[in-house]
Amino acid sequence: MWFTKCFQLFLITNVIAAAPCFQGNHATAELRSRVIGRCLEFQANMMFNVSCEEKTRNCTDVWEKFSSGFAFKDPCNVKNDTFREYIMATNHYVPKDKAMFWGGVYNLAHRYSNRGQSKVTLEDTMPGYVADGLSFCGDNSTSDGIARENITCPSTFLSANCSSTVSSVFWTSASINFAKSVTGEIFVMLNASRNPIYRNNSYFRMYEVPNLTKGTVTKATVYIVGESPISKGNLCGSESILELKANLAEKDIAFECQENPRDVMNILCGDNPRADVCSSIWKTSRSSRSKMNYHALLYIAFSVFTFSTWF
Ligand code: NFD
Repeated sequence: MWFTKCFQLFLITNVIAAAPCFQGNHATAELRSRVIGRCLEFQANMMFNVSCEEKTRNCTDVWEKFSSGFAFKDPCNVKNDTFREYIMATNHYVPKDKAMFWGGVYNLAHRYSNRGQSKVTLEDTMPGYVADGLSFCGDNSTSDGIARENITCPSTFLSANCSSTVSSVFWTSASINFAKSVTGEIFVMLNASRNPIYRNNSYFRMYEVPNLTKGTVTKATVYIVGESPISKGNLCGSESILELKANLAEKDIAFECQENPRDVMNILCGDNPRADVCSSIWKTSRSSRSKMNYHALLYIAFSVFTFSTWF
């Protein structure tokens, strides 16, 4: 039905310009096996990084709850609570003082979080891990109501004719649930090259910050990271970051901000040594290496001198 509507619209718009109905990606092949596999994988290798005393989830049940959120449903118009059962089935404790949010720095944030060992992102928790990077939606023409890889499923981006996509509802529900679960000190990694850095229509701003719990989340440490040295720019004092500080202050959450912190840069520069920001790191480590050599030489000279005065 929705595909007929979309196809009619496509025919109409195609006469004017070949515009697609929505932005999207081919549905992930073998979705059921992928979801069940990820669920098993998470429980075997990841859960203990994040949470110790969790009951084992039945991964077939997790798949049933996940897929019933969109099977046979219009991919452009799903209800806000369609993944409620899935979130309840996969939800678990998030360790205190380790949760990390991010914006525009997916790869670096996840290299840094190290599968939940260093920090815990939404994608290091079960609700996010199971679906991260998958493309899924409903299709009335298949026996199970789930789109196969020949179908394009709408992405999180919304448009007039696709205003409530399966993906956007999924990530909204998962983001809200994650924000409600975090406690103690939280971390946020944001992309320095975005303007504004704390974007108006980001999931972080729209669904995560408003759902942090006052009195439970005590402090937020924001890392602003980029490939150029940014210390002169004072991005921590930029307008949008001050807005973030004010949004957090409404919930009595203390605020700290660091530009290109050393431990994050070590990871960025390990992967991308030619980035501008890395030259200062190599310089510092070279100068500390030469200081070390100087001390070693001094020690050898002193030992030789002491030794020769004995004899
Ligand atoms: P991002 P963010 N409209 O890097 N999360 O703060 C639509 F429709 O800009 C995780 O938005 O950061 N989509 C995932 C958008 C997805 C828009 C969503 C927009 N205006 C949220 N802006 C995930 N794992 O895939 C961005 N997107 C899409 C949670 C964009 O295409 C994480 O806990 C990209 O796929 C994290 O703290 C994704 O949303 C925060 O929200 C991320 O966009 C990152 O969302």
